Amino acid sequence: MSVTIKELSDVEYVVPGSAACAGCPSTIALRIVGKALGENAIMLMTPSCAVASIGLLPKSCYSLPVLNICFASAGASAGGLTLALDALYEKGRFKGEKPTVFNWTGDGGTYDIGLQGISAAAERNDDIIHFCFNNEAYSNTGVQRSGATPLFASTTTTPAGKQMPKKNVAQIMLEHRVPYVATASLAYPQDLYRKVEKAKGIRGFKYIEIHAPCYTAWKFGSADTVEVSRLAVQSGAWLLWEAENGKLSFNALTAQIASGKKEPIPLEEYLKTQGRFSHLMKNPKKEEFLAQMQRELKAELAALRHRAEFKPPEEE
Ligand SMILES: Cc1ncc(C[n+]2csc(CCOP(=O)(O)OP(=O)(O)O)c2C)c(N)n1
Ligand SMILES: [Mg+2]
Repeated sequence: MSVTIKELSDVEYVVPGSAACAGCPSTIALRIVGKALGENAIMLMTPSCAVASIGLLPKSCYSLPVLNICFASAGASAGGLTLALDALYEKGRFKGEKPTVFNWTGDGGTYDIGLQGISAAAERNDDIIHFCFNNEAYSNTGVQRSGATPLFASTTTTPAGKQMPKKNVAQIMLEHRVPYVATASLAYPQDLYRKVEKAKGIRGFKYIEIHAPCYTAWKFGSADTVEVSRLAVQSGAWLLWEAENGKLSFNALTAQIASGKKEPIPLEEYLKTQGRFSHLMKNPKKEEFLAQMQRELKAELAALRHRAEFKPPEEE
């Protein structure tokens, strides 16, 4: 049974003093993640909005132990920390429940600069949760494009729109044969909470990617973060799924879209909320571009549907 919003813990792990923009999706997501993980957790952060907004020393807006690490080392640092804790337990120098070791990393840190180390940690099956808050750009350094920036989105390094489609790191993680991979959305907080709680109870490498519409980078109103997140799922631009030991299933509204029970809303309804796509809306070839984007999304859903039919051998 899923937890209701009313039942969520009152304890906050993002506390006053944050310098994040009002309506920052990373901060909203981290509040929910903190409630699901509880206080027995250690957070590692690579350079990102979450680090830039941490506050001035000696204060911190996060009431968890935090390690600021360099970009490329998310996999190695979290992997080393969790192994060090295991060694302390083995020697009897640590008692009680092992803290959850987790990375809180942007798409730049996950898709691009940190991918090699994260892939290595996944392959070693290090006992960590890697969270990617995916705002589809390098937001805190001035909105440069990342590997997660979708086709045709305008950024400061792709002012006329990115010409390549995004890669899909959640699917790449799935093929590392790790025990748990999931995607999540701010508009579905109970689904996110459930996934984090589940990951906490699994030993080994867990990957959770949270769609994080950033109003400064994507150019929409600061009050609309959750609404834009919802439109992404409703239009099929963001898919909610999870895979436990390789077995993939769709979640929440995406389950209905994937099974054909519900039609996604037109992609344009989602795109037109964001200034980063305004050049498309004015373009005489708009319909052609929209069709190309739609094909990309259909291909992603088709690949995942196909993957959902795969049954790990022991279940045959
Ligand atoms: C090795 C290295 N290269 C570049 C930088 C500069 N830098 C700091 S944060 C950042 C972008 C991070 O993007 P992302 O991980 O998506 O986080 P966001 O800013 O979107 O929250 C960059 C390029 C750095 N700190 N270290
Ligand atoms: Mg980013």
